[in-house]
Amino acid sequence: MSTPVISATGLFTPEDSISNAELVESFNRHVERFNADNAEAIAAGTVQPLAPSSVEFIEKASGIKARHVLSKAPILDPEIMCPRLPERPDEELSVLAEIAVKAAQQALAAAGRDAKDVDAVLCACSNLQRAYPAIAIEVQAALGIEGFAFDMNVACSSATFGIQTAADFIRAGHAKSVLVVNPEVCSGHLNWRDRDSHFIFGDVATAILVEAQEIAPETHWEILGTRLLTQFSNNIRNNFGFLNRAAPDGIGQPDKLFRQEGRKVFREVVPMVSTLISGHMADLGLSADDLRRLWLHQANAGMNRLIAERVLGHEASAEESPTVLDTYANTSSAGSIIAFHLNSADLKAGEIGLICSFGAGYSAGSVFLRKAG
Ligand code: CO8
Repeated sequence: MSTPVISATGLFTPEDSISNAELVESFNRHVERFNADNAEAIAAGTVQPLAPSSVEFIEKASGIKARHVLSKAPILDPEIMCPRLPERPDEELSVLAEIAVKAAQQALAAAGRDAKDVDAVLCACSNLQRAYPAIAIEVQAALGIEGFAFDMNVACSSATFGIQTAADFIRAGHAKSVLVVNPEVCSGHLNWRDRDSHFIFGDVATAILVEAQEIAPETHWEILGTRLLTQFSNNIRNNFGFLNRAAPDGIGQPDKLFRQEGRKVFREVVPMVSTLISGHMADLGLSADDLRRLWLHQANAGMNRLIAERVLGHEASAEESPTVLDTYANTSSAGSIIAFHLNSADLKAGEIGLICSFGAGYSAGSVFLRKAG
């Protein structure tokens, strides 16, 4: 049986970024206009006035300072407040496939892997832009990969679920090289008019090349173990689907966009994830002292602080549990992979770290890695 490893990762970051100050300025213009337009109804008590957002709240509550997006100007335009990505003809690469391909090309180049030697592509992300054909198959075709491809969605945990799926293909002998891509256009399913959540998400794409150890480049990450967990909850939900339709700009049907009970998520997910990690770590015969780094899902700085403290038994330093929330915000499934991609080169051979994701479902996945090479 082959041992699965991560051979390389890739990251595509959109050029444009929105700072909290820019975001709040635009949101508050929307609030002022709404309150002015509805002044009479607000005075009569039939309409609730909107409350302004604040940079201080966002940074304190989440640790987020900015987010990259694919379509900046329309998001900041109080008349629009959502991305405007023109629909493309069927013959053109779709936007989700395009950003996935960019991240994938980086991962393939880093591993020195020719696309024709990849056996499968998994597109593991929160929101797919269409029903079919699978985005993964479009990515496969664009890269010239033979074999098979499919899409999978476990919200923010999609990447770790994708890694386990790829690792299982390798263990079972169905594939030797599997490309997992996580394109996240979160801006398209975020309600930019919702004060409670308008600051949370950003756009990005990551790629992970999972391979059999015998074909991997000399420097790679041995997958020591993977574990997945799900538990149904309505506290993070998006009802958009093929049996219903959002208005063209998503306005008026907020349940067809991302919504959450953030406080409940925080309270319920922290113990679920720390218990998952600690149990998995013990079953692998590892202790907290063996862990050099945690690459946690990037949803909220406070949540990561608590989870890391429960797992390590002490407050984690920025080096032990790096954050990318400040510049990328929450990028759903891609967050822990960005943290890994940007903060793993300094580990020495033999050192151990953990990729862990968690999110809607609820869902959580842990992947323990040991550097080789
Ligand atoms: N500006 C100023 N004040 C605000 C704002 C704002 N923008 N928003 C809320 N407030 C106020 C509230 O009105 C409230 O006031 P009061 O105390 O008077 O009632 C006060 O601030 C506190 O509000 P909250 O209780 O909501 O604030 P929290 O401290 O709980 O922080 C968070 C809110 C940041 C959302 C926090 O609860 C959190 O991060 N929770 C965890 C969230 C999480 O991890 N979610 C997982 C989502 S990822 C996922 O799986 C989804 C995948 C799909 C991707 C979707 C892409 C779009």
